[in-house]
Amino acid sequence: MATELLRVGVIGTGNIGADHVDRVAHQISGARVTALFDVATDRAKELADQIGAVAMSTASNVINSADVDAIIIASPGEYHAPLTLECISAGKPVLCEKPLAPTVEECDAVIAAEQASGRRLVQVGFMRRNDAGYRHMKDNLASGAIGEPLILHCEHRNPDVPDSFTSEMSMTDSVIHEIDTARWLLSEEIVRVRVIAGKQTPNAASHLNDPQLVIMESQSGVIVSVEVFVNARYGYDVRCEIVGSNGFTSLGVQDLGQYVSDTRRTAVMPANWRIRFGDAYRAEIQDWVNGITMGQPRGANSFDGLCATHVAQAAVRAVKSGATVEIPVLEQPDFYR
Ligand code: NAD
Ligand code: ISE
Repeated sequence: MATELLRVGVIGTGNIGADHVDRVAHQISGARVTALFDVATDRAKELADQIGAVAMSTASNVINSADVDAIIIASPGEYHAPLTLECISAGKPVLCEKPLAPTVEECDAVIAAEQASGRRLVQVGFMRRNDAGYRHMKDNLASGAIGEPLILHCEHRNPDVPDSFTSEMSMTDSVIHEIDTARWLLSEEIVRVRVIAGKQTPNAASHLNDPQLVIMESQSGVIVSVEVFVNARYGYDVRCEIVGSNGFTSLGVQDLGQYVSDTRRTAVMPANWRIRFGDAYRAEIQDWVNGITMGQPRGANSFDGLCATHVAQAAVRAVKSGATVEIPVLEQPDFYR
């Protein structure tokens, strides 16, 4: 007997939403896309026609459709919390792209609603947890081979950003990934953050500090440094290294192979996050589907989403003040243990 496929609705079909539609429709098993919504209705309709789904006239219609079992939210961040709350009210699992919400208050509201529902329904799109390189680092640390973690170095370079991108968005849009990764790798919270803007690239808009160096500290005193450089031009480059008391574990420039021409050999690296983390996004969506099928989602949860926003907002204050900002540790509800 054929197994029932999980019927997925997708809200927001821009860059990553359209990619997630393609992943569910063509790249993973156990699910299919049945409904889409985007305020850009033509785009949603075109995508829906390509995969045999229905383009609906509101997000609520997708969430409450009898043909939708689970929802992916890939609209801009400001809509994440209201849409996630609606999914919880409908009792349906939801994969919400990062951030869970731009404010701590909205994240708190999601956590309260999810706990009241009595079921874990929310997963947040921190896909680096599904990246093979980061998983190796976590395994290497857990094995004890490198000893006690002392320093976590991170680099996050984007080729470019739109003019509307601000110094604060480097924290809430980009560094939020390192915040989650650091919490996940180290299994402890970030308690302090400072942001330094030194010599600036001539390639950034005049209102944007770029690059910036974010220096955080974990509960046990591990220093977490993040260079965020969103106009690096040459490609998309995310690297990470944990320096331990007996060694290090790292992930370097992603190697996409090489080409040889005219006596020169050229190594190829990713042009953007879509290429760099393609496998991780696929693994994330597959794991989300598998988790739901087996009972509940098991990736980054609402509490992880809250903690990431909590630290990112502290980093925003650090950008504005230039001072070190202390970050109170939030108590993890038993529901998320
Ligand atoms: P985008 O602008 O390309 O797409 C957003 C889409 O949402 C657009 O098609 C827009 O028309 C639609 N939209 C706007 N308001 C809406 C609403 N109220 N309801 C439904 N749809 C609406 O943006 P993007 O780059 O795809 O980013 C979307 C989200 O995904 C953001 O939260 C972003 O942070 C996140 N993101 C995550 C990653 C990652 O690595 N996990 C990468 C890129 C983007
Ligand atoms: C983008 O929104 C993402 O989430 C990417 O993963 C990140 O690398 C990039 O800096 C963000 O702008």
